[in-house]
Amino acid sequence: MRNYLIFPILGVLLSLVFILAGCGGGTTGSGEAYSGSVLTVEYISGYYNGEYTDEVDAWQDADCDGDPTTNDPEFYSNHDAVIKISNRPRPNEEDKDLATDIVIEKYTIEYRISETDAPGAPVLSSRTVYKTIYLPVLEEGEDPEEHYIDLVDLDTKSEFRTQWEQGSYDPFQDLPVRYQVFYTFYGQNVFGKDVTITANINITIANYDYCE
Ligand SMILES: [Ca+2]
Ligand SMILES: [Ca+2]
Repeated sequence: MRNYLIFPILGVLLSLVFILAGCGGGTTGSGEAYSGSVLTVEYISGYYNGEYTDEVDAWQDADCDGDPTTNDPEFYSNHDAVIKISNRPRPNEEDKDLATDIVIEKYTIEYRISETDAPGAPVLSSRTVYKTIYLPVLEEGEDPEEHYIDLVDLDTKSEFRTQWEQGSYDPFQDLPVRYQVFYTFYGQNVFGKDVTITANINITIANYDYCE
């Protein structure tokens, strides 16, 4: 008898919670899940060569000290981003128990040329990255973990450089080029309900000096 009562009530509660929230977004990068959770992008920054930076180097100097007898190429690698996404119960007391852990399964990256830049800037391909990111429900006062994600990988740097060098202008004259990078993360909560969250970050791409 008890089972017959519990299941319909649980079903109604879950339906309400899933309908409550839509996926959010915005300039600071926040969003919500279709769940009892509130997902917030609390921090995002570019990360390269041990430093937090949004300046993306797309040209590697093969010989930093100018002496061909010594082998000292400039540091050159994928440019990552560090992101912190919190998963917290909705502030409403009645909903608190319904927040569940969320697993992100993939994210998309889209590069939009800043409107203030001259036309002719390289058009960079959007892509999808498959990566598992666990977002456990946080206790009050608990900080979310840092996760490393792609920002501008080597293929995208190459795409930028190739287009720039094929252009009819001095390769370094109008650098840096500004882009807004838009992320959409796709995952599920423990009930198998799809969730999405968006974030964005402003970057510049140029020939930056990592020779030291
Ligand atoms: Ca050298
Ligand atoms: Ca460089």
